[in-house]
Amino acid sequence: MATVSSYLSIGSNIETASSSRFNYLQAGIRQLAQHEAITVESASHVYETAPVGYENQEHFLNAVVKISTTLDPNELLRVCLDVVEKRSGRKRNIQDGPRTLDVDILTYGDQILSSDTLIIPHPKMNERAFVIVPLAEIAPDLVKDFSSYDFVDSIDGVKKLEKNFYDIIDSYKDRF
Ligand code: PH2
Ligand code: MG
Ligand code: MG
Repeated sequence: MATVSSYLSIGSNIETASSSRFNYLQAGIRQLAQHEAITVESASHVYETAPVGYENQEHFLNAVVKISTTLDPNELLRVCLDVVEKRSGRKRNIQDGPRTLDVDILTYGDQILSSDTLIIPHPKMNERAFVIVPLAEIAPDLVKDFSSYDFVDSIDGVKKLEKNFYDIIDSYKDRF
């Protein structure tokens, strides 16, 4: 089966007694890396970002992850939802509201597709600095000059932190 590169956006803005936002992102990446049909190729640094959409909530930590996978887009969506909803115990109530972990598919190869459950490329990615700024770090070829985007959030509200996932990615890279 063909192997396809895909970029995912991950985010968290809830701390719980048992886990920080960063721990939720790490756990999400680890679960992706453990999947037999997914290799995590790289990830951006972690960015602290102002909330978009529903604004009465805590700041997010966001990052972008590059994977390669033999899953088709709908299978990949299923895995992203499973990672999010089963393992992080997330409950959905407010649209765009607080979440312990969110994993969204940005791109899947260069495919364009649209169904009731999945639209690729992600329809809002180009209006979100919290997606485009970390994406630019690991996929500069995919991103235009920041000034050519019409972001709903401010690019100044997207702050790069000295936190990354390199140790997790490296530990899964040579497992075969
Ligand atoms: N996710 C949303 C809505 N708003 N804002 C930021 N900064 N980061 C997110 O990941 C985010 C958001 C819906 O999933
Ligand atoms: Mg989302
Ligand atoms: Mg989502």
